[in-house]
Amino acid sequence: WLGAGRLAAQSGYQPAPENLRSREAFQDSRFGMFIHWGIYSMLGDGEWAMTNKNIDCREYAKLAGGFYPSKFDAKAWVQAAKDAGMKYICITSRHHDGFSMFGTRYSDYNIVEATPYGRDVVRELAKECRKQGIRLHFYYSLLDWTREDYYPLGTTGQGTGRTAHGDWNDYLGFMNNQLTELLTGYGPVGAVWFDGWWDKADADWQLDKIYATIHRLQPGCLVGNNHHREPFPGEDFQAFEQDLPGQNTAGHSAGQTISALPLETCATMNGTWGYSITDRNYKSVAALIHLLVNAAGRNANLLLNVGPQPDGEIPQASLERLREVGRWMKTYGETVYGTRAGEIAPGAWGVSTRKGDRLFVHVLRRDGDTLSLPLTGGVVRSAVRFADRAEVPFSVATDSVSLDLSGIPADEIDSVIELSVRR
Ligand code: FHN
Repeated sequence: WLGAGRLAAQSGYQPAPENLRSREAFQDSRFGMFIHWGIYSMLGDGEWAMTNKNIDCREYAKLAGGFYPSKFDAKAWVQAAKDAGMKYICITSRHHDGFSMFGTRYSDYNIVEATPYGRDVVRELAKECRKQGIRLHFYYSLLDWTREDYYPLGTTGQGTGRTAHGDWNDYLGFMNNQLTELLTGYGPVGAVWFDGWWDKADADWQLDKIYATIHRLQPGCLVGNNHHREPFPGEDFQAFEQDLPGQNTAGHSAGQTISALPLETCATMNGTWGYSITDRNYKSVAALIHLLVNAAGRNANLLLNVGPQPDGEIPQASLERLREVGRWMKTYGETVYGTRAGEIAPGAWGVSTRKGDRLFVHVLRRDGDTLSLPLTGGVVRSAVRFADRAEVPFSVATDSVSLDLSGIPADEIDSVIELSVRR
């Protein structure tokens, strides 16, 4: 199968040197904050509420008239990300509902013009990110449940009462214009994170033009597309949703192969992206740390989501977890940031990450006091517990290393053993 959108993606694309540098920096950073926030947050039922409840898009639009996030504070958001040890933020500049969270000239259905709040929150966030040294990425939906030029309709949003006619080329032009605004008016953009392609997998998306516009305006800006397929030409990283690379459990990414591009897994903290007033199903701090470490051990970043409330605050339950993960990262960040997947393949026991001749064994599940791991092509010179440099007894065979974990408490979230390996 080859969809038109895929065939038309930026053929012959050669990433610019700045782009290659951004890719490295992106991989080095390993941990980012995903933010799903829009007028849907007022309904407290996730970002799909319009479609899930068959709300007429004209009725839905009235939410904007009451949107006044009195506690929105870009500084507090960026601080929360930093406290967690995150290095970048990816915000929904426009989600599938079609509402722009930034001041755009190309539609009045935007936060500046359609809400009493009247502030460009994306601009405020961009400014604060620059100030606090955090990179900013823009989530941008290809799918739109409101615009009539998103026509013919896709597989979702059938009950939103969109007018069933329109010119697809107008829609493409609109997206191109909005992306130009985002890439020229908000400072350096770390990445554009597309979503919704899957709604019309065989439409003529002209991704080649869209991607070329981004790379022309900011050659260092990375392009990713959560299309749940292997990367199309012109993309700079590969996205995995609610799934570690190679895990293929989440359904929509079934069979997705792993490319040579930088990888990023995105995940919810509870079960919902946009704010949910009922979803208390939060992952534990240990589970979140395991997710981050499991991603790093598979060479992937973790983009961990928060869904701010209608008042603009990040839910308390999320903030608490972010702080705890951050505390852990203060000690163990060195075994995550700037690393690549280690040569010991992930297993039920955990994963490995590496940096130069340092190989970090992350023991996430203990099964007895001896851990035997396959290791070829290197000589282990020493093994120490990362946190206190205490020696860990070990023995080597031709193609394995055995660690004696008896001196290490079995209930640690992640027992990190640092091996010095001459390769
Ligand atoms: O439909 C969206 C969903 O609302 C959310 O934005 C996630 C984030 O990865 N992506 C889509 C589903 O694939």
